[in-house]
Amino acid sequence: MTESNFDVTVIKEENKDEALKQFRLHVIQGLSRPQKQLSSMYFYDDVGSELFAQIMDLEEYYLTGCEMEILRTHSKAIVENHLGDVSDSEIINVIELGAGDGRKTRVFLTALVIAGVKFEYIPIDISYRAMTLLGKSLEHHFERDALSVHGIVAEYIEGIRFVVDSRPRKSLVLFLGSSLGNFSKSGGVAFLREIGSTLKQGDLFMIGTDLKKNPEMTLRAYSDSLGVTRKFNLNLLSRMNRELGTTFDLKKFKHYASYDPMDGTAVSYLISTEKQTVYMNTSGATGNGDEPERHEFVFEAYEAIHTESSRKYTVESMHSALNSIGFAVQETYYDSQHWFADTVAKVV
Ligand code: AVI
Repeated sequence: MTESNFDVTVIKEENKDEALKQFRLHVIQGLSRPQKQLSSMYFYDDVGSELFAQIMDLEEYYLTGCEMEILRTHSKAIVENHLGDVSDSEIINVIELGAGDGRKTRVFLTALVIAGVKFEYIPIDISYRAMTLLGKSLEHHFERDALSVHGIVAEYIEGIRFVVDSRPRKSLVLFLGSSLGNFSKSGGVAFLREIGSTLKQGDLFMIGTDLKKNPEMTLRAYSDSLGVTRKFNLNLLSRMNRELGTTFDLKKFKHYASYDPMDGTAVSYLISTEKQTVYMNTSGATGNGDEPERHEFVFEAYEAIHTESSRKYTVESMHSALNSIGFAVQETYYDSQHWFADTVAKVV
């Protein structure tokens, strides 16, 4: 792929200072609550993104392998069944939310190329760096001129809005990897609703969801034997030490994952193994002079910080959620074990 086939539009450039300020505020608020919590969105600095790539390679983290199998086995059928009516002269938008390193997308894009569908691939990500890494990875895997890529650096919804306005064509939005599971229940539904109302009637949406299964298996996916998920979770503390000057001693915290089969949610925590106080220097951080010199976060022995929820679904619950908020479910595709599902829905 040549440089000219990979363009990037920056709609909302990540403002480093503002992002750091938000991170600091989030930590102060999250660690001052009676039940401490931090958002899993802060996992993904460079170290965390690399650790997540390692998690995706783990046998115990079955999600990636299952979705890979679905895409390898069914991409041809997905293209024929849902894009078969696209005329030869029509170009479509293939929009992807959070493509990561693009390993799964490549399989689907290859199927589109083989089927002769004319499309522009439009990944959306808030990180410019993630976008350029994705571009490089696609460069390795596709012949020059086989693929036209236009990355959008933006929040997801504003990115979709930009694409719909600037490229009034049929769109297919991909939201793979069960990323919806990291939203709160109501936040996830609101997000899907917003996607539906931003797209046009007849546009398509494909969403990956991890399914409820043997609870022990789900639990192992978040508590792997090599300890990669442990490192991934603990990196949140290292990141705070690096970026916010906190004094977390990683030896005094442990990763703990649990799974609630009733609710269908895997939950990850960082547990303080002893009573301790962690400090964060804030002098000069905001520049307004009315903040204390430093914040203190007191941890009781075995007190937990909630760091992530990963929701699991039944296919029926996914279908009824989509059908109730402006989509019509077309078809669901499964891996051979029925552990994971990719559902295609149309905007009505
Ligand atoms: C990105 N997300 C869907 C992953 C998940 O399964 O919730 C993140 C992850 N956390 C621990 N392992 C993987």
